Amino acid sequence: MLSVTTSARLLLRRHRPLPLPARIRNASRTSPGDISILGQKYEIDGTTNITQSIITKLPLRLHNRPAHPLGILRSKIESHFHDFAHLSSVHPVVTPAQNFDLLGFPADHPGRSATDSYYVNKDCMLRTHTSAHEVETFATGQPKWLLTADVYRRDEIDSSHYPVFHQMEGARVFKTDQAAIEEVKADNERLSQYLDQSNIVIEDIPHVSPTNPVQPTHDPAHSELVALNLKLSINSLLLKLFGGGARDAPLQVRWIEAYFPFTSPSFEVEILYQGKWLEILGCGVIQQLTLDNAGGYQCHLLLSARPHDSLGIPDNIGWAFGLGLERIAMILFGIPDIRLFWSTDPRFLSQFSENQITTFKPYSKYPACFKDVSFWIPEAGLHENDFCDLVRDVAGDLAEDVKMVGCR
Ligand code: FA5
Ligand code: MG
Repeated sequence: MLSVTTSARLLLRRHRPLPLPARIRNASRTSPGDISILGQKYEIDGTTNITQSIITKLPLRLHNRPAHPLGILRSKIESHFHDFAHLSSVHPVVTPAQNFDLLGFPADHPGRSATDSYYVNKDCMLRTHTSAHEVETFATGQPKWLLTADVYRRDEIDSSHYPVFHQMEGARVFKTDQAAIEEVKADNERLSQYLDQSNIVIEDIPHVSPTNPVQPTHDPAHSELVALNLKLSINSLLLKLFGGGARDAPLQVRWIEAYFPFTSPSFEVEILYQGKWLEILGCGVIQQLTLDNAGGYQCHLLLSARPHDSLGIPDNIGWAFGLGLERIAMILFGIPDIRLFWSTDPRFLSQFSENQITTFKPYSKYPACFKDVSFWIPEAGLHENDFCDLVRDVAGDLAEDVKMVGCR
């Protein structure tokens, strides 16, 4: 018997969009005015623009699967920052206050618009970045933490954009007394020595500048030390993830000035990959407003969470970063298309194992479709290649694999 794997093509037709609430199919509607998200009911209103295909992604939590590239990468970064608190099961529905206001986003910021974000209703939305959890996490009093989660943005469709992707937020805050500042200096010294011995080329920029300023409430010397600690911590992570590269092809990292409403100074980090600079994270010195809000939040809401021995959040200074897990995993595992992360195809999933970085082996992007063909063989015999020519004549390049699976 010969088995022929052919390719199937799905044609997508453009049609007019449905009225907004009608897009949410019955599966998620508990009553005409409600939707259910992760087992919780939410009222819908004129703001609702979350779609059924997004709702089906919410329970998947790819970053929590130990043998999925995103889970493997999460563990690897967590093991680098081993003495940080590791959080990865935070609910994706947040308030616009958490996602924007508490972080100092201006009222007219484009990220707030319904064309850019998914709203459950006027009071709730899907987080568009892991920074949405900064205030509540600082409010628990943790001085060093990593938080990994799925984030949602209405975006274009191509091989490097998907409306759901994963970010890891990392943050560290320091007290500002002399002893604590000496500790930052010692940490900077240790990390600098480690990086000096490694094969990594870093294009740096000043820690602060007139266009990337120190915050008015910060001592400029402290801000510089914290920005340096951020840069050294990130550069060490990148070295751990990508290695130093060969002597003649070192890892190349570039720091550039950026703007985020919730950090100043702010930076983006790019790495050179296949001849192009690829942005992998945003970061900076945390705006004092965030820490002040965490102080308020602590008093207001989280008394039961027992803050660490009075971190005194408003008097601290710290850094935060938010990195895109898919962007890094695409490089590390050689995964060419962001959509592959969502594949349930065993040809994708079986390629990865816990704690191991392996290079992705491409396979047909079409699902396998088996055709078993049985026929009588002529007395003189039939060479497999004769049959292959026959298949080629009929199916052309759509037939990707022809195998003899039995002969009687
Ligand atoms: C942010 O989301 C900020 N919250 C990052 C931050 C955190 C800044 C803490 C300062 C302090 P940005 O939108 O640039 O920033 O996204 C951060 C990273 O997420 C990007 O560098 C990129 O790696 C990844 N990313 C952004 N958009 C996409 C997308 N559509 N698909 C895949 N990855 C993306
Ligand atoms: Mg960016």
